[in-house]
Amino acid sequence: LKIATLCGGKNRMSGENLIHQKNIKLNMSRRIRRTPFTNKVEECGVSDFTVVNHMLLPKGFKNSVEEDYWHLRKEVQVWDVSCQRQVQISGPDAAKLVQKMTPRSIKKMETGKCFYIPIIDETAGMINDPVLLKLDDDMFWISIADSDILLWAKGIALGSGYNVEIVEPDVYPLAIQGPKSEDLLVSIFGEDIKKLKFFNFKVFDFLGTKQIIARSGYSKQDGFEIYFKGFETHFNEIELGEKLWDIIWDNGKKFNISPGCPNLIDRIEAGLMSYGNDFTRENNPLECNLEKYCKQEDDHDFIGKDALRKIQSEGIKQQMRGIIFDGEPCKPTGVPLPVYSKNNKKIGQIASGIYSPRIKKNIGLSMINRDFWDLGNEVFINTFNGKNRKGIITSLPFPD
Ligand code: THG
Repeated sequence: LKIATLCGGKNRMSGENLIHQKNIKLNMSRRIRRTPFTNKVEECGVSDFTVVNHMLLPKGFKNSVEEDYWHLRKEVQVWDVSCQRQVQISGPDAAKLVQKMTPRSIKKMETGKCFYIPIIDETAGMINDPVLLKLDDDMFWISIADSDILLWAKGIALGSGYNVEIVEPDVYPLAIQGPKSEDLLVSIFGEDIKKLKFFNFKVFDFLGTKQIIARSGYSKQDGFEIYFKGFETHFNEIELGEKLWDIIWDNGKKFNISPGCPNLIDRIEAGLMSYGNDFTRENNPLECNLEKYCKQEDDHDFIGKDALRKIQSEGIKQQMRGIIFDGEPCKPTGVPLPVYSKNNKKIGQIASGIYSPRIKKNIGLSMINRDFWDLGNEVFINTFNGKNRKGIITSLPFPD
């Protein structure tokens, strides 16, 4: 048996393997980093974690995903999304380096703005889809999804001889999400919270420390992200973080606050993609519906430009779509569900899928082969019990 046949070249885990998946615990160690809020999250009864950017991300608490979904749409939740690590790029060539990393132009970006940006490699393959924050003309944070952008940035800076400093600062985003998030944060940080527009940030005082708060978050609901920074001169990071959590919690009681985490139902309905799950380096930004951040008139130089322009002129073979499908309520997908056409051709795979209690059908995100991607097309989803379920292609975000 050759090693090559064992490994394939890609991850070939398929649905059948899931049958053998048991409830085995993750072995914790220093490599799987805790956050300043992990103690609090544990006190709140966290039931599951995943690992993103080598850091714990809570995945569930006492309530079901459905209960959390309804709660998120009505009330307010606090999420430990510290795993959205910041790659801080500063120095005289900071803007040059950031611009080299993305097809989206940052020429007109002002301090205090957040930009959603694709980061691509030389083949125009997606490396990450972070939120970029401009802190100053020579200082940026890249708030990353799950891949090691710090190393990529350092490699580019070294190879290009850029005069920059690249570090991962002690910043741990805490998201406050849901329709009551504004009232909750006003009660803590004051009326200026109301002036924050979507994808803008401002600096707020917290116990004598300065904290960045943005109107943003990985949900379809209104919400904010506190880019919590530990200040060792005042307290240690964990103490100050726990104080922040406690103040949010105590003020949140009158708003019916709950501990939470990115909600799979809400995220899929919103069409918010997850790097490494819904798309990888094998996908280009056009396939990921990110063409609006790849404008041809943005003529700056960036890695992957030639490859991207070629793809733009030749067209793409697949694109991200929503799928609504029949059958009994689907549990969160642990491994992708293959999607087939009427004549049994594999045309995609649902990496994120679950039952939506609002749409009253299963929903999923999938790249779909271009011959089949038109809205309303009929497809078939192969689930683990071997049954084919009928599905239909929809636009993203899912209809309200
Ligand atoms: N917040 C922060 N960092 C993050 C995420 C986040 N890093 C990782 C991951 N999430 C990055 N992915 C996304 C995907 C979508 C959005 C944000 C982060 C998003 N998009 C809006 C939309 O598509 O409607 C707005 C885009 C825009 O107007 O530019 O919010 O959640 N800090």
